[in-house]
Amino acid sequence: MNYNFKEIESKWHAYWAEKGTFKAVTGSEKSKFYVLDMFPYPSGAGLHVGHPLGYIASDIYARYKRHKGFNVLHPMGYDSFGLPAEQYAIQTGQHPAITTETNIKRYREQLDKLGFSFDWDREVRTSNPQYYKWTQWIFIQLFNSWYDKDKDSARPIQELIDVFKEEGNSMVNACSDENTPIISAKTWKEMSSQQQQQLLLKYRLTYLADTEVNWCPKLGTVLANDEIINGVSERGGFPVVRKKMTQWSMRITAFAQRLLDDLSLVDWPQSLKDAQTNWIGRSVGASVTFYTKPTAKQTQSLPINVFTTRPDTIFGVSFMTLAPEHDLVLQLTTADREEEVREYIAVSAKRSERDRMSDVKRISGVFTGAYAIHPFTKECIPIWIGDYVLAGYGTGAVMSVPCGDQRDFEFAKNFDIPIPNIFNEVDISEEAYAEKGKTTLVNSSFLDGLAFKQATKKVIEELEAIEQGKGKVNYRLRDAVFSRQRYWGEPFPVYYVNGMPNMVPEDCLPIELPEVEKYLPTETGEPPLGNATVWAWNTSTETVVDNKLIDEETIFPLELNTMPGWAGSSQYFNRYMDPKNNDAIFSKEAIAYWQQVDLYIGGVEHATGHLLYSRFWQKFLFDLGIVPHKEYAVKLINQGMILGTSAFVYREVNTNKFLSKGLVKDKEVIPIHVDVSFVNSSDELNVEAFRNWRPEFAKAEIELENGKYIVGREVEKMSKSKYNVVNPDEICEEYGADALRLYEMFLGPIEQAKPWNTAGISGVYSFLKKLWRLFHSGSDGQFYVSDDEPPKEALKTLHKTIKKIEEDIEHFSFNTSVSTFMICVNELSSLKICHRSILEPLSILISPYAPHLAEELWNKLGHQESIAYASFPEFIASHLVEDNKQYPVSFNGKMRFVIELPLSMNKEQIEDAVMKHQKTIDQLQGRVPKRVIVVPGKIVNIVG
Ligand code: ANZ
Repeated sequence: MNYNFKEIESKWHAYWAEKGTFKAVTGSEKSKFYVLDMFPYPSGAGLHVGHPLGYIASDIYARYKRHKGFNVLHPMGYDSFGLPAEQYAIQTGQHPAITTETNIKRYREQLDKLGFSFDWDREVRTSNPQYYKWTQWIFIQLFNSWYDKDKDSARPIQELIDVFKEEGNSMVNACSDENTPIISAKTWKEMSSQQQQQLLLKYRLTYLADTEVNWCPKLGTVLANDEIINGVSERGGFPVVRKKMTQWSMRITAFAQRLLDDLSLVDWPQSLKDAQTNWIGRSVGASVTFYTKPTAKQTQSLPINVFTTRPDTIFGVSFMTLAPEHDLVLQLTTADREEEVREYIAVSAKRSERDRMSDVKRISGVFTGAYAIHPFTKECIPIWIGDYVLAGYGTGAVMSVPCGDQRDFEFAKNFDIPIPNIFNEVDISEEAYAEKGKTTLVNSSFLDGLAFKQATKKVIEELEAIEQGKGKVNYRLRDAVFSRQRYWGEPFPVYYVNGMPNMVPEDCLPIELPEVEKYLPTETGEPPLGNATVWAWNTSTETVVDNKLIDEETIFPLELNTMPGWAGSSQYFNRYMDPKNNDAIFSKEAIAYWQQVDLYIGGVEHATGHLLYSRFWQKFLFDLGIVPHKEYAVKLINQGMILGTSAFVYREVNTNKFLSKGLVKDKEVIPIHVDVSFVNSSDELNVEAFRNWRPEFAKAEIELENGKYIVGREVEKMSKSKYNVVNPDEICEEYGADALRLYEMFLGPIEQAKPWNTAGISGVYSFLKKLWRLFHSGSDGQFYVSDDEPPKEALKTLHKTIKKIEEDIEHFSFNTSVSTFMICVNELSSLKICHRSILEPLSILISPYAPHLAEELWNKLGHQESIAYASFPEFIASHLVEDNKQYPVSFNGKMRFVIELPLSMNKEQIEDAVMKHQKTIDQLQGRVPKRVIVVPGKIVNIVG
């Protein structure tokens, strides 16, 4: 009987689906284990072989844990809101819901083929109203919360309102906007409700504020920092400009320190922890207030706050620099400077932050005409603007110390600003600066002779004494902009009364995405939801009604922005625990049982996006007492990328002539990607397929070498745009899903990037056939097992394998498992093993890797139930103990051969056996040795 993987695989897919084999039971008596994959965005292109890599690894682990007796939760779903479906909708008018549905269907078919043990009953889709109801619900909870720094926890906003009524806000230690005014209880009571709401927005964990955002005109939306790569949008590569807009923001900065500290609670790759640590970017220093010198235009002195990591250098300040976007710039600028300043602001708005930061040598700026007064020397220092100062970091203003900071130094040099030296060294190069910790200060008044640490402390004390500064910890992390000007995202449960946001009552959720005629922004520049005609909130009927009914009394406009891509993915891992619950985000029982994710597998590209935002939401839910853990994923593994082997043809410049690789030599050619499906494993191009591919190639002149066109090869990221994708469906068709699963693991360590080479799959395929034959040793290849006692060697092979496979899976070393299986099957084949007591455990061992084949063999072995819950074979060490020893036999110290003898023999018996051995007789050629040295269990040496 042949290994008919097609029949076997489809048979078991149907069985698993029908029996609900992988259903996870909440509250089961067994211990739980939660294995999670990062859920995919269902794109139109479908899966390529790189996508399932992580899913195969997590599936192996999930299946292994079931064999180990755990109740495993292994869910899957779709991150189904997003840009591509919307862009397709803009082009074709097709509703994104329809495109999304089609794509999901295709994904599901592809995933099903691979035999994953997902509990599909728990599927979530972020674009499903029953799901985003809870995304909206969390948003409302954030709106109704503030951050208490004393308790280091999010708290209900009502508490804050109560405090304001009693004593105003001066004693409140909260994370709030920089510009929050101090008010008394009396003022609070005198404020209109709108003013009160305005003040509360400065404390809420999600708030509406005018923020400097990354605006991508081509995409018509705001982007988060992690959605911008090298100054252009990650999707589409379009330019991004800085712009001020009223946007929802998430006060993630309130959680910055906990996001750093709690990294110690999780077993995540160090590189990923480092990426988050750098992204959060903690800096310790001081905030210092400088006051401006009144001018004819600005008769009042204005406070300018700066953040500095080097308060010790305050006597080296010779100018100040504000970000061009800084709020005070136009107020300060003197009339004669205004034109130049405005021009500079306009130019720098077009530059990306990255450009501004990296351009150290070409630092630019303009003088505002205004001066600030040094807090200690009372000297006047010129105030400049320069775009090396970023508006969103610190306070958007710096005290410039040209002898300390490289950029300040370049700036001063550029504009002939004095460079006073305050260090007791003349050298103010960057290297010397790095050494400054050791340097003492001079020309620095009360700091003279002090080194870095004492000086820092002293300056902060002195600043506090004159109320012009204090110690401060600053984070590079910014509050996260949460509004997107898109259609295909979660609508906000928000309506506006006199411009102030109000939350829709929780029991009215979900607020469903309205229908629109066009998915583009409106003609007046409003987001796509501005096209909706039924998009107003009736507060008396608590329903969404026609916009025409808006009367600003009971019926109000709804929010037009939608939530960003990361909203839905920040809560899905918890929702899987109880995905159908309509009354709560999840039941108390579900969260009490499942607790948190035990193993999370996904891509490292989410390090500073999803993996940071989701940790933030988890901490927030923890503060509300809804989840029991501060971190949601105990262990995380980043799977490496599978690389594609691209193929190139070479067009000679200015011709339509294509040269085979060997003919290129010194000729000037342009390499062009060709679809890898036109190339065989010998790198030979199917010329006809190439000609038919595109009209411009149909009439191309093609120069062959030895009658063949040989392509060039290069290993690159696997991507549709490089025509190097390999479709898993084709592999499944030709070799089966089990072969694909094994091969993906065999490629190399899970965390590493590795190139795909389809040719290599035949090795694992032959292995599977060999494994199959082990069970089919009957006449005509019939299934046959013997119930006899197996030979000792077979038990040794089996237990060696059990030990290794268990260790490998526990250490996520899946590639080494595959070679272990190969060795095992080779050994068993040469021993002609057909014993049930060997083959039965072997099928369980391989079942996490090749589940279809394992189920089939298990069934043939006479089991009625799925193999999925069979106990993992137990390793028995005694089977590995050797009975024999390979004795090296030496003559006068030179090893000549080895003899295998039982370890139970004593000295005399060994000597006797060795001396009688034909090889010894040959070696001695009649000589009588002087001495025979025998060390039992080690060696034999014959002397003389
Ligand atoms: C005076 C000074 C003297 C500084 C000196 C450095 C060296 P990190 O470590 O990244 O937090 N800075 C502050 N806000 C800025 C902004 N919005 N844009 C650009 N630069 C800004 O860096 C903090 C330091 O970067 C601050 O300390 C400030 O310059 C500058 F010898 O103040 B320093």
